[in-house]
Amino acid sequence: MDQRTYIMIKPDAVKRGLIAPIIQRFENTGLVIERLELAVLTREQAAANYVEHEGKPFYEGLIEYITSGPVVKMVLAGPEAVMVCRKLMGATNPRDAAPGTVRGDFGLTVDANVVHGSDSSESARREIDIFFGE
Ligand code: DAT
Ligand code: MG
Repeated sequence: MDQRTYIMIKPDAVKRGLIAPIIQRFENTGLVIERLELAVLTREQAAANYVEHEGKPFYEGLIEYITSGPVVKMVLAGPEAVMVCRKLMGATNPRDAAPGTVRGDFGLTVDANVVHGSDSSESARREIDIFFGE
């Protein structure tokens, strides 16, 4: 059964001209892109997306960063979409991310780690609602 997940190309990757190669990686999985949009996140959207991290030392920097420029918002759909995308993205810290993963190949630092992806189908539903209102 198909699953949906929310994927976002973060501001550092957009600024570095990496939109196309990153989308290519996700398309290579065979998942289908259902929604695709370039946008600057509002502070409210950023806070809603990262509510689980509120109060952590990196939280304010994270909100500043994620709203600092355009991002590419996407919904991908297909079998095990959440897990397939998390595997493709690699570990949160690019230093720990395996070669061949998006963060392993394009990421430089943990605070600007190229992509966001939902970590469960519940998170995916919540995030798709935040960013696409559905
Ligand atoms: P992920 O994005 O892999 O789901 P997460 O949910 O733990 O990771 O954290 C959300 C984002 O917050 C992450 O992509 C980058 C930032 N972040 C996490 N840990 C951090 C840290 N120790 N220092 C700076 N930024 C951090
Ligand atoms: Mg997360």
